[in-house]
Amino acid sequence: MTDTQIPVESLPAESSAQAAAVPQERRVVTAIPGPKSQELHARRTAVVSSGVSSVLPVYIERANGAILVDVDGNRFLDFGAGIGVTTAGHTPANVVEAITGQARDVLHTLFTITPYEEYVRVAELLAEHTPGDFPKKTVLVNSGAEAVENGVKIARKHTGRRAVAVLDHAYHGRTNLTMAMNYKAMPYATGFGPLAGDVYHAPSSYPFRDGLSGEEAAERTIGYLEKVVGATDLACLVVEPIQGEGGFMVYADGFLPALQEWCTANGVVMIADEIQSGMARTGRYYAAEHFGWVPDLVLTAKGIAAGMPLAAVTGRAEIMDASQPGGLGGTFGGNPVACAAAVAVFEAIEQEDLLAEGRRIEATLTAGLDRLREKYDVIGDIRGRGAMIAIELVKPGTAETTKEPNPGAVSALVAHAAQQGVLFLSAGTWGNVLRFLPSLRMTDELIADALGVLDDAFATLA
Ligand code: PLZ
Repeated sequence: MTDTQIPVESLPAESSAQAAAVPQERRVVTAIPGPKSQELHARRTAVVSSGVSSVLPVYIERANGAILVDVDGNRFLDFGAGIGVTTAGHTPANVVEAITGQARDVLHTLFTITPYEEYVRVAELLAEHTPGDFPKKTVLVNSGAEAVENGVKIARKHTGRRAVAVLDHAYHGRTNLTMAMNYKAMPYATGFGPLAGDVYHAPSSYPFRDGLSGEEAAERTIGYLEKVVGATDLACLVVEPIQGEGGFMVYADGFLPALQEWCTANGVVMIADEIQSGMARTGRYYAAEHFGWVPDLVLTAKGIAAGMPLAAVTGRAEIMDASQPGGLGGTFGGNPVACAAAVAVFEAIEQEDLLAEGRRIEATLTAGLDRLREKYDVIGDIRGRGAMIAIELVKPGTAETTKEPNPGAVSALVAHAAQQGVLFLSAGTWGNVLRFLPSLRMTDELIADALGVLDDAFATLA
């Protein structure tokens, strides 16, 4: 225990890790949503913008480990983890302690006025754990989209070039620049223009649908970049090592290293958007490691601080130092409490071997999903790594032929599971992907329980 942490016994009961513990099991005691959630939803509808939607309007009162507890006392198996944020579990005891202790010491100074150690420590940890063995530097910001924005700014300043390239099916955020970088206009960009210019959407690799090898897909992507953008105008290529919102796309083997090689040869900064796939999500610290990819810059957010808002751009020191002093920053970026939480998340990953938990979840989930695929021919593809696994659903009888997307089946499965106390999320360009994005605290027993619910849901579809 460091001197910034307070012993659990001295905390009020409500904030002690002990009191926060929640039985790790599913329990449905009301209709979903229950009466209290419905009441809250009516209040929300009156005052919260309808531009902010919710997948499942059950209002959460408590969360711990792999479980969400709503205001009506229902307990959900959480296969969304706040879209990959609570990777180290909901309210992990050591993180809650670090947050509480830091809150008592100092809440805010603004690092660009008077700095503090926690920010520096997070930068050291990121330098150590991001891919690549070279000097690295970091800037901390508040959100994933802000990390993308800063990665692009830094790449432009470093290269003196203007253009930004992304891949088809990508998702990068909701700010002005990032909404231009997303593949889907609806709901992210429609009506919100004018969009930022100089953003190019290059063809990607989608093994289930395009059948291309990594080499062929990379050749197609590079061909597009050379013809449509021109290498000498291209500042950066921003790529998710496993696409998140796009449907947990795992590119064909060799695709990512081939793109990095081309970028390096042409002075283009290649940026890994690891916002969803990073921080122990896939059984490695960063998903790029699975594919032999060493990016120039790496973007981290979501899982880094167990729910506290924190994001980072980390990468080659000579690129990260391109900005003039004062060019990077922001009022809340690298807030001390968020940084203390991040340090504790790194500790939890190391001390509790959470990377191994990711590999365990992959093995259990994919084995169970393979069994379901034998029963249900709408499961066209199973893909992903670690605790980032998805199934792509197609219309019955089309898995070997047209692979016609089946978004209706995904919505029906998600709705059925929610009624049974299992929270699943959809994804994919056509909304036809069901994704499993649990915390690393999701046990094999709970996975088996959820797959049983999913099996019943598939049976009701048929
Ligand atoms: N890059 C790869 O996954 C956020 C978005 C959920 P922010 N993904 C979840 C939603 O509907 O808002 C994300 C991502 C990748 C960037 C982002 C953006 O991160 O922290 O939401 O800004």
